[in-house]
Amino acid sequence: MTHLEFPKAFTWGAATASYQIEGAWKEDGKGESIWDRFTHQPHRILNGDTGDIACDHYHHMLEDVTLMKDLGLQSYRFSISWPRILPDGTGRVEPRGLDFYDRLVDELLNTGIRPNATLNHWDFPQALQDKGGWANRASADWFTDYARVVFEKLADRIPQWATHNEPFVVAFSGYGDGSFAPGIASYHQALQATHHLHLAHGQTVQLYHQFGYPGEIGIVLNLAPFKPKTDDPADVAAAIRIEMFINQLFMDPIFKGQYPDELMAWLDGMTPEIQDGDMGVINQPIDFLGVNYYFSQIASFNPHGLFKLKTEPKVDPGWTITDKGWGICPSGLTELLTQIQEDYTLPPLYITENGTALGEPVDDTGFVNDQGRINYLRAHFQAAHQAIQKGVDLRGYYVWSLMDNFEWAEGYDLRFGLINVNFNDPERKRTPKASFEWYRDVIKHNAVPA
Ligand code: IFM
Repeated sequence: MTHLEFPKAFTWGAATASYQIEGAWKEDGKGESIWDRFTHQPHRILNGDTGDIACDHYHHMLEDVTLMKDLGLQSYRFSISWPRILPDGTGRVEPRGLDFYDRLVDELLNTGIRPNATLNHWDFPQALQDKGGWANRASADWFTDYARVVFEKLADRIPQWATHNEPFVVAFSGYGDGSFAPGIASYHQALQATHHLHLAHGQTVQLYHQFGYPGEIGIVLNLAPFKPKTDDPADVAAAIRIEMFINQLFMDPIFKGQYPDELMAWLDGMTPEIQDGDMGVINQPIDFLGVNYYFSQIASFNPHGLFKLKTEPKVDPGWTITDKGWGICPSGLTELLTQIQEDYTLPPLYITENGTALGEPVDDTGFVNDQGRINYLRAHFQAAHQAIQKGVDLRGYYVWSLMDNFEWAEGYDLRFGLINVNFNDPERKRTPKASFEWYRDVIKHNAVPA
């Protein structure tokens, strides 16, 4: 069998996020997060699931790092829970919260796994939500102060940092349609939150660089290619609008120091309040861009809704739609990476998340023979390889996710893990799936079967 080899220094990783795996929601002085509050409200989450225990990673951290070692993982991407560090969001620091991450980082380093930390993967402190959350301009300073506390403790040993994970989702699922915490449905607030997330990012990058910490800092965005359904100008315009909304609303301020004019005109009356100097703060040089890629979409004109369009999944020939409703489209990954490299002056890129949830029967021993996930990952790794061949400066790939976990509004129904977790078992037994073994081989050989 022929293999596609990746560049020598290519990094193979896997990713998780604090609320999705840690559990221990009230332990060791942790404060309440917006997801703690949201999941305890009726009818917010499928089956009434919560992240109270999740994978109980807080108590299984050593076992989980051993599994990572067994997988041969080169880097582990995790996130830090803000209210575990600052229970009230600002002010008083909880040393037991910091110690948890301190132990995790040391354990990873002792095992030869490079830590990659994200400061905001959505579990925002409820105490600050009570003051308006990301819709309040003060959130940019709250976040920078939190980042300072974390950097002081951990920046000497964590070589790669991301400010936010998918700020689009924070703003538009959290404040726009309200399907995610904090459950606010106001596009005006969502756009205000977008601007403050940007500002928080820029200020934190400035701080990190000013202090001369030894590593790199960047941001993780969910990006996707969008194609018009037909060449009717109304469909073409619809595809441009959705692309501006999901991709350019986040890429342009960071890499060009401006919001997309056409989008702002479309959103007239809802646009955020921007103060003098803000765009310069946001347009900081960053050391890498993390791309989370899951799907491509087809857009067409539709007379209803804010953006007057509808989307449908784009599925590559021979592929299907996942349990999440996302079309499997590996070619979209190559297309996206080459497109953004053409449209912007970018730092090195990482795929910071990619993976899938497919219905997977679990046998009596907890084993899952997830050939579907193997096929999915193989095709996406091949697509990434193709992008590198086309000149994209892609430095690494993090599979979502290391283990099955709390999939937000879908609770525990959707399983993205390389490791099966039995959520009915108080011990949360972990069992590596077939894809775990397969990925181990890819990492070992730094190559994927062609
Ligand atoms: O589980 C999420 C993750 O938290 C953010 N990116 C998408 C994943 C799958 O939906």
